[in-house]
Amino acid sequence: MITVFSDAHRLRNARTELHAGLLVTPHECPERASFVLDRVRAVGLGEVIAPASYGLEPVLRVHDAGFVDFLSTAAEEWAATGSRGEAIPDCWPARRMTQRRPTSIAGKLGYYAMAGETSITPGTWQAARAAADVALTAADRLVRGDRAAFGLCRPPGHHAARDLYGGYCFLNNAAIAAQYLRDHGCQRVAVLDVDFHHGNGTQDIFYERADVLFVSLHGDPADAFPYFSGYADEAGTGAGTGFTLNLPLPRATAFDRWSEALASGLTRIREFRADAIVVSLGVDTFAGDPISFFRLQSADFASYGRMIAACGLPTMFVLEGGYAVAEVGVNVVNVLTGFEQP
Ligand code: 7XA
Ligand code: ZN
Repeated sequence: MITVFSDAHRLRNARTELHAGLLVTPHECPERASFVLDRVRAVGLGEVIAPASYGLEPVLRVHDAGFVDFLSTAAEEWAATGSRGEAIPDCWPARRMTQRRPTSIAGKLGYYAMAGETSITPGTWQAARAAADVALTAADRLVRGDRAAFGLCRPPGHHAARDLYGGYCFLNNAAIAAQYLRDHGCQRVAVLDVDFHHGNGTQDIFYERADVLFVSLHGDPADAFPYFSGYADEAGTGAGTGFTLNLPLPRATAFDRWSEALASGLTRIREFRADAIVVSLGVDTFAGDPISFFRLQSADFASYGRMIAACGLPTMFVLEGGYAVAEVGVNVVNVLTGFEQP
């Protein structure tokens, strides 16, 4: 399987994340991608290629134009205010408040943020655009007939909704890829989200649609970020009713229970008769992950790679979360090698 990778991910190198009441060094750091790339090379997974440039058109197929414009200028606008720290929101359009978009950058941060931990920094926009190009290049490999491809995306994307960023995400790489597959010959695309956290952004983007099935296994939102999305009774709306499947799981879930949930998600994908699968591949389900509460072991990642391969569908993977930094490479690549050797 080829890996698509861009060094431009390094431009996303924030100094601060709001975590546990402190501004800490971000969990979502450049070293994550280095560990994954090193492991891809160490096991000889396949060729590593640079992404092509797709411009903003495929991004604007799933994201709001005002939001994209905001992301592209936010760091610059923030710097112009003379603020000393990185750009983080501190005021939101909460219940019963107006939903009008403010003109000041501090107001716009709150308007477009779904959470407050993620700072916007110089270079963030360039890195997010490169990550979208990585996902699009991987999608193009499927369009051209490859059975599988890996988009080593950073920053991740699955919390980014049509017009919201947060949870370390800016552009939704998986959704951009899924839409690209729809626009290039696939009638039905399934997004399988195996990250520990619910992919609220991907759900939001496809919630009213029957042509993109969204299946997610994640920490119960009553107890886990993003808290306000991912309950089992969120199943789609309008034409999309029945085309979102949420499988929330409790604290200390280990592979026996997790893999049963995956099996039911894969059954739904088979019933849907998907032409291709986009896997939002987060490995923060690992027992040693510092911000999550599942109990998967490294060998389990290879096991579930085999389960996904058994669907027999063209499949692309995009990197999402996973913060036990040294193990992230092993766990991600275990999924990919498991997929390659069913
Ligand atoms: O999949 N999403 C992530 O891994 C990011 C989760 C961010 C959690 C921040 C909680 N304060
Ligand atoms: Zn996650």
